[in-house]
Amino acid sequence: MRNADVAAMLNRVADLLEIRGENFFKIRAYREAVRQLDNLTTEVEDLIKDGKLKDIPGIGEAIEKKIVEYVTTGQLEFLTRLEAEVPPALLEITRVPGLGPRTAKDIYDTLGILSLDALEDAARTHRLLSVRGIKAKTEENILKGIAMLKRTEGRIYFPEAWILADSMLTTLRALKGVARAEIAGSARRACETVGDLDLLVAGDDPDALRAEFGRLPQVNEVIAQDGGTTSIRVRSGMQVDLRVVKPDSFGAAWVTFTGSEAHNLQLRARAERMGKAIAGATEEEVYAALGCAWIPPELREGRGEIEQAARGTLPNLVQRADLRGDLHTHSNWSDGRNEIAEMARAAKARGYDYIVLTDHTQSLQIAQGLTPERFRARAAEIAAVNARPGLARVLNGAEVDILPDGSLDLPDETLASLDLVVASVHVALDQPKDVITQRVLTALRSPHVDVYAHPTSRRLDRRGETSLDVEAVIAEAVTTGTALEINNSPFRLDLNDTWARKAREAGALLAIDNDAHYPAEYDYVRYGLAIGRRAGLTPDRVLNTRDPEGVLAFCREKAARAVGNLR
Ligand code: DGT
Ligand code: CA
Ligand code: CA
Ligand code: ZN
Repeated sequence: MRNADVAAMLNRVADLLEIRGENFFKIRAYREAVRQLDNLTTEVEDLIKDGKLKDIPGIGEAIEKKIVEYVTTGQLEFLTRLEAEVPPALLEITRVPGLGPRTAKDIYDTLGILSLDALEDAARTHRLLSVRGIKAKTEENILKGIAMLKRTEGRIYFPEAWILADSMLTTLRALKGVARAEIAGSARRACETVGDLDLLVAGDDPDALRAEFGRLPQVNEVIAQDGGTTSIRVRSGMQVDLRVVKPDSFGAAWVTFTGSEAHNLQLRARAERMGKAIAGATEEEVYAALGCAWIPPELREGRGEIEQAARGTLPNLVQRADLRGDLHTHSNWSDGRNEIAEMARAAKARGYDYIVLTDHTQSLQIAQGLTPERFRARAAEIAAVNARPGLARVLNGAEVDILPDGSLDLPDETLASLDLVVASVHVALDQPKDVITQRVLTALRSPHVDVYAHPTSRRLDRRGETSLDVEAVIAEAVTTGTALEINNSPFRLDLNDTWARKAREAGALLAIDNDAHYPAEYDYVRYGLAIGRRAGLTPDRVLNTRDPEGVLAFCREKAARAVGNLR
């Protein structure tokens, strides 16, 4: 047992005594013992063996006895009794950062408040001010603490989990004795949101590695050490579960720890029917032993993927290498940061053959937008860039605004001069459902609109989806031959995996676009790609897997069909 665990136990005893209004000196004695433990350079367990624990200043006989009981039995009867006596709900409000047990007790005594919701309500209506010692500033801090608690205890969108995983896996892989470290759980499956991050490590000496986890630079606190899993909390509040196994069972552990639970249950049932075990050093071996092809993690949701893997009919999901271009990019002709040539060079460096330059149009109020004249000037620069060797080819496009009445903010003549047009809603986002839906349907019927971008207009950090009837839009996209965009930006991800799957099932074509405003934003591609894979998209269902000629042919076909539909 670590000193920190003993300190946590003593702190909890002190908290509970405080809530009960026990003697001040008694409580202070526990707090003082915690301080002494924090400064200790030796292990408490060793001190107990040598009979030297009571030599430590601040640790009297009563506390010494409790420490010995806790270290030797893993439990403390006194603590168990205290916990049974204190209203457990009171402990709930002490979870608010900055709200100590003494204040919690005062709040309870004055207002009878036990729950976080009641506490928040009392703070908002300033009833907390009637509690002894609580001032306006305290009330403000309590509200902030509640907001933080809600944020850190909620789920996060998978890109944030991936960024944390990148950092932790880099640290883990650099540790001595780590043969392998990989992402698992819902984050590996690219679920839209992630409850906690799961990481799996392989090494010959799991115990030695476990001891290292608490010292990783990302760790704020170790929450639990339970069998093979160490749960830690990082500074952002996210929980990370770390599991270590020996290399020869890595494959089986990776399958199990990746989930989903439904997938695991079905896989186990299959193994039992076949009289086999879920075992293997690699995932491929695990699945092969059960007569299955390896299943991409994005499909492991227990939706029939195991039967498909057994029959050999899993979809051939779109991969990064299939994406040949980006259909939605910006330059410093509108609100992008870089010159066209820089965007084209960076695209080439990332393996794209082409980009469609889709600078904004004039009516966009948040950015410098192009007039028809400036589109003509930009076309000359595009031609010059395309004459240079070694760059991705630049197609001449625009991101047009769908105005509140469904019309587009460029004249037909300019629209007709462009290779590809993406259209999106940027203003009047709060229109009623039928109005905004008709507005978008009208735009999709235009012969010039090739890709409907930002389909739900959501901003993950700011606002939810508009009231748009997405299913009606999907149906119209199929009828008119318009592509729908999965926006790869981790702040947007307009179509989640559920919408993208509905679009695929309806027969729509999708675009996996970065909406890059500077080169580093091309790297957002992994997020949109993961959504597309979860939706079951194969390369033929993604417009930007085509070469430039294929994309231009798609645009011509769209125009011809729209004109036909109008007739
Ligand atoms: P989350 O964290 O809520 O976003 O979702 P997951 O899927 O990451 O769930 P988590 O972190 O509780 O566990 C990671 C994986 O471990 C999970 O996908 C499957 C496996 N697992 C955990 N608990 C159980 C269980 O009780 N039964 C089975 N069959 N598998 C489990
Ligand atoms: Ca998890
Ligand atoms: Ca977990
Ligand atoms: Zn854009």
